[in-house]
Amino acid sequence: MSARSSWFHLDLDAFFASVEQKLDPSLKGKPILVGRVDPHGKSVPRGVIATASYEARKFGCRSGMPLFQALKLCPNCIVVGGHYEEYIKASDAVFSICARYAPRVEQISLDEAFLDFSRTELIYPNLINIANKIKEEVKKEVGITASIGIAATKVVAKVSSDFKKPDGVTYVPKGFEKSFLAPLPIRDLPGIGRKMEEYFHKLGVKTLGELADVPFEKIKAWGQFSINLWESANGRDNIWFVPRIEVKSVSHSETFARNSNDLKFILAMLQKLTEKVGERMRKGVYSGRCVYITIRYSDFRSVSRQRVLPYSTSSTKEIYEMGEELLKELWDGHTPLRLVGIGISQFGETIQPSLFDATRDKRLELEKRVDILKERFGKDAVIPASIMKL
Ligand code: TTP
Ligand code: MG
Repeated sequence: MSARSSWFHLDLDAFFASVEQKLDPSLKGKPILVGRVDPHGKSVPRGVIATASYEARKFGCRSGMPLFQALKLCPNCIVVGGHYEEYIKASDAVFSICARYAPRVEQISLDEAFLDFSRTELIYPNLINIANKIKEEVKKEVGITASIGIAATKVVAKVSSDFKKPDGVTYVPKGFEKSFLAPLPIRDLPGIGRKMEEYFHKLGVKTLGELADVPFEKIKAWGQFSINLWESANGRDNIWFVPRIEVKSVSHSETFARNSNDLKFILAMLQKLTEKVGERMRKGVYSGRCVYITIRYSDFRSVSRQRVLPYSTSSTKEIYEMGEELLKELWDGHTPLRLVGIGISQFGETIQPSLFDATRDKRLELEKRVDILKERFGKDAVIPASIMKL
C-alpha cells in the first residue's frame, strides 16, 4: 500500500445499543431499542429512539424513529434507557485504543472518528491488519464492535465504513475511489440529505457514478455545494469534515539543541514543557482529560500517543505523570530524538478533586501558589530539581 494519504473512518456499530448489551449480557442477541425513559424507568411512549440493535433493525427499526412506531414493527423489542456516562466511558476507551496506532485521531462524534494514517507506510505496511487489530482490541477491552473504512480520502473512508456494517473492514485502494462510489445511491454520500436527494433525482441523477459524470459546466450552474459533492463523487475531497467536538488544547514542544537518547534529559525536558502547559491551564481556569505527547525521531519521523484520564485536571504533576508513562510506551528507548511535546485536550467541567481525593486538592493549591510566585518573582523563582540542569 503506497498511498501517501490514508484515512480510516471508524464508526461503532449500533453504539448505544451495543453498550447496553454489554452492560446487561442478558440483552445480547436480542432486539433492543434505546429510548428515553421516565424517572421511574418506564419508557416514554411518544419519545424517539436513539438507536436500535442490529437484531431490531431486521424488523425495520431505525435511529430517530418514534418509539411507538418501532414497537409496532417489533412488538418483542426490549426498550432500555440511556446510560450516557457509560457511552462516554466506552467512547473514550475506544479512541484511546485508536491513538495507540494512529498518529492523529479526529473525533467527529461520540461514536465516530477519522484516523490519519498518512505517511505511515514504513511503520504500517499493511493497514488492513492494523484495522483488524484496532477492532480486536475494541472488542476485547470495551466489549463492542466497530466498522472501519480505509481510503485515500475522508469521504470515501466514511462511505466505506458503512459498506460492511456491522463489524466490517472495507479497504478502497488508491485510484479506485470513483469506481467504488459509482454504483451507490447518491444518498450514501455524506452531505446529501432528503431534500438534496429529491433535487438530484429530478435532474435524473440517481447514483454517485451519474453525479460524477455530469459535465463540470453543468455542475457549476448548480452552485458551490453541488461542486463539492461532485468533487467527492469523483473521488477528490477532504473538504467539509470539521470535528464537531470542539477540540481545545494547550500544548508545548521543543526541538533539542542536539539529538538525544538520554532518558533523564528527555524527561527533564518533558517536565519543563509540562510546567508551561500546567501554568497555562491554571491561568485559563481550564481543565482537560486527554493527555498527549509527540516525539520526533532524528529522521524526522513523528509519532503521538494520547490517553484519557479518569478525571479532568490542570495539575502539572498529574499531566506529567501521564506524559511520562506515554513517552515510555511510545519511544523505543534508544533511537535519538530531536523533539518532544506534550499537551492536554478534551476540556470540560472541573470535577471537585476533594470529592474523592484531598491530596489532589492540596497539590493543585500548591501549584497555583507557585504560579503566583513565578508571576511575581520571575519564571526561575521556583524550579523543580529535575529541570535545574537544563
Ligand atoms: P450512528 O453511528 O448514526 O448509529 P449507530 O452507531 O447506532 O448504528 P450504526 O451501526 O449504523 O453506526 O449514531 C451513533 C449513536 O448516536 C447511536 O448509537 C445513538 C446516537 N444517536 C442519537 O441519539 N440520535 C440519532 O438520531 C442518531 C442517528 C444517533
Ligand atoms: Mg455508529
